[in-house]
Amino acid sequence: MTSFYSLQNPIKYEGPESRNPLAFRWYDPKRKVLGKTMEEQLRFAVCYWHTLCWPGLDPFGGETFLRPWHQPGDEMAHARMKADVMFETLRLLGVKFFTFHDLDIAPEGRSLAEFNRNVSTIADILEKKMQETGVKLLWGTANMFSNRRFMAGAATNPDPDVFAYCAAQVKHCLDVTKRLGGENYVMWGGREGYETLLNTDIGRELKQAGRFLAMVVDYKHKIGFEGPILIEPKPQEPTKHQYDYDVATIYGLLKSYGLENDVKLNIEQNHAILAGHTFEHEIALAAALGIFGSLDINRGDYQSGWDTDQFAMNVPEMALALYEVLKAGGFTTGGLNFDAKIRRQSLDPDDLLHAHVGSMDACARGLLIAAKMIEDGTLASHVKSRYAKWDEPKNRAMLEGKETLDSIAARVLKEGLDPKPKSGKQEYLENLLNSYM
Ligand code: XLS
Ligand code: NI
Ligand code: NI
Repeated sequence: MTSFYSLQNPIKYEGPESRNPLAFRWYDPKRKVLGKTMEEQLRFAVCYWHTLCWPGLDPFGGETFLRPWHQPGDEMAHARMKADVMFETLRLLGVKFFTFHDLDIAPEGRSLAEFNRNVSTIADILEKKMQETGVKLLWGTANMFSNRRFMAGAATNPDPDVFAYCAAQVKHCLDVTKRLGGENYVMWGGREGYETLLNTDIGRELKQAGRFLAMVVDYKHKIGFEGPILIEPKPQEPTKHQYDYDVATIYGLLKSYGLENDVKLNIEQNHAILAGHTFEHEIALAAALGIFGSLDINRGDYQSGWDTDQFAMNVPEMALALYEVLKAGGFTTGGLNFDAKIRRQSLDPDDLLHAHVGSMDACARGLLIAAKMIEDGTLASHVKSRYAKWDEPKNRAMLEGKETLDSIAARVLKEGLDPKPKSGKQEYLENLLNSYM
């Protein structure tokens, strides 16, 4: 136990009528939803970086939170303090997973060798805490975007020494993630993109990205890391253009490198809307392409066009996202990672608890609504009947390669085919959707 928060005892489920601001109204971990408990369906994770590492900076001002571990002092002692507070946060919230970048858990030191040692030392501490509490690691990742050496990218850097440095950093981070039983390993492109085409050879950089990813996949197999490698799409910010723009773009890259069976996606709400998509679109597309992995749950600002990473509180949006997750069969190695930060005026440690509790409740409520949508089945049966004619043998034949353009043309003319439009019933379906909310 630490004295960081005002609470001593874990936050409990008290039901929708509770007026206690630090209680769950909807998230009831042991409640069964579609055959699994809420806890098993949602697989929440607390992230290190926004929760413990971000000090409240914005482009116009410095830190506002003044956490004890951001004050001058022994950096390894600070790293241990952060680990204590992470496990205290997990205990109070009853969350069973966490996520980190290597740089979140341990100080950089003066060389990669020293950084690796620091990461390993803190990993020992995390490992012990995980054994004591049963907490698991949803995923680990390497921070290859903060240090100035990465200013022109990591694997897509014009300098091969940076590419090599990144290989060394990812190797160690993947080793540590494996040791901690991580269920996935994530690669977010960070600065894998460009600021201006005037200084960029885009074809070359894409080849570098593909080669790097292939080496990560090879190494994962070599060490027997069982979880998937996940790429996290993002269209821009910090760079003007990121190569891992969105689900469709990554699918194209994976296909061209033959990695579509080894790599899946970690989809983030804020990144989806920055790319001009809805969250549910990105999930549905990844599922349709067989590359759905996990979710970074947060909320972008629809006006500002930045990755504001607010806590997801919008219940209908969660319902639509989780409906796609449930349709895809639910999470396997993935989960809901709170890649979300409190606003910089939310100074009190307890604000972190309010944020997580509220967002866990929004997700739980979204899950209940999504489960109703599945159980009722009207939406699915509407979609099914919309495509039902494709089940007729002559129509199946067109997709199965048994017909050609000219054989189809001949049939159309012979039968005098004259397709009759049918209503898409959008408003009827939208009304139906609201009836589940
Ligand atoms: C940043 C990303 C980052 C990843 C992990 O926009 O969302 O937080 O999730 O590197
Ligand atoms: Ni993210
Ligand atoms: Ni993000």
